[in-house]
Amino acid sequence: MRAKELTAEFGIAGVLDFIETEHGLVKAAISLGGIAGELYLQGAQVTAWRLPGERPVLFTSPKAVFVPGKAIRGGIPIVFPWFGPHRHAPTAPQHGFARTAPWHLDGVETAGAERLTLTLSLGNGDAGRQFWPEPFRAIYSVTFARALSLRLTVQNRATHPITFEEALHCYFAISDVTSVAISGLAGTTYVDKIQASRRKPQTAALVTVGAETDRVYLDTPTRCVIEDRGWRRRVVIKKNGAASTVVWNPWAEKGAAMADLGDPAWRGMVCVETGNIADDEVRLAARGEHQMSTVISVDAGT
Ligand code: TA6
Repeated sequence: MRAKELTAEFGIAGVLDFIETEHGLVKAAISLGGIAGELYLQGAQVTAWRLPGERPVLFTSPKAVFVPGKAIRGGIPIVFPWFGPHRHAPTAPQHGFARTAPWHLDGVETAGAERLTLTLSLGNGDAGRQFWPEPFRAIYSVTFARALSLRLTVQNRATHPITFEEALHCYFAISDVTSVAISGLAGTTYVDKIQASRRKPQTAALVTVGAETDRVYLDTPTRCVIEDRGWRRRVVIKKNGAASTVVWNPWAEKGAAMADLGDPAWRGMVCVETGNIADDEVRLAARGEHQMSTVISVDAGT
């Protein structure tokens, strides 16, 4: 559906509008009593969520590219049905096909002046059959409010079990990557992607970033916090139905070399992702359904 048709069907004057970008992507622009949001139908990708009087919570790269079929650098890409490179198909796109596929907008709900939910879906008829021929349906609901709530439901439409990985690959805006610390991961084990995927214990109470960091934490608690000393705020991430947490920053060399990121933009982001990855991948029974959700909120730091 084009932006005009979506606005006619789902638009709410002054609250929800659909805009077509110069390259033909369609985005939803949300304005709720000072809360601002943005979501692209390609990948059902949230690219902005902002509270009144607050700095942006999500990071979208100043060099992000917004063209059909290309992943958008920032916001919350949906990783599905595999994380990272495909294990058996080297030509398959990194992080699966969901983030570059056109999702359908199925519904819009409002509750009061400060809450709006978009529900979108993707099916095996839409994308990915080449690398993952499973009959599935994914339903994604995004609630923009004083907290940002995300819920990904995957339905197995097959008469056999399926296995998949998934992640909500959240890019958080921060004062500086050297000024943040992440709590809530102590005592877990992580796969260190920088060191040949060696498994290591997270012994320190806080995770800090002082070099390229790319870690998949396994079997993590339901709550973690990004403490930003520079902006004196805490971003709280709660999750359900998701056992893994990924922490990523490319650091200077890789960050500068990324055409859609660059220097110094890499300093202003950290990814803290909610998902089911590696050992935590989902095995879903025939005709079964799996749900993963996360709620992001902001509170004043110390
Ligand atoms: O989530 C961390 C990670 O898997 C890193 O390895 C890095 O590649 C990042 O994702 C970004 O991936 P992308 O395909 O968006 O460039």
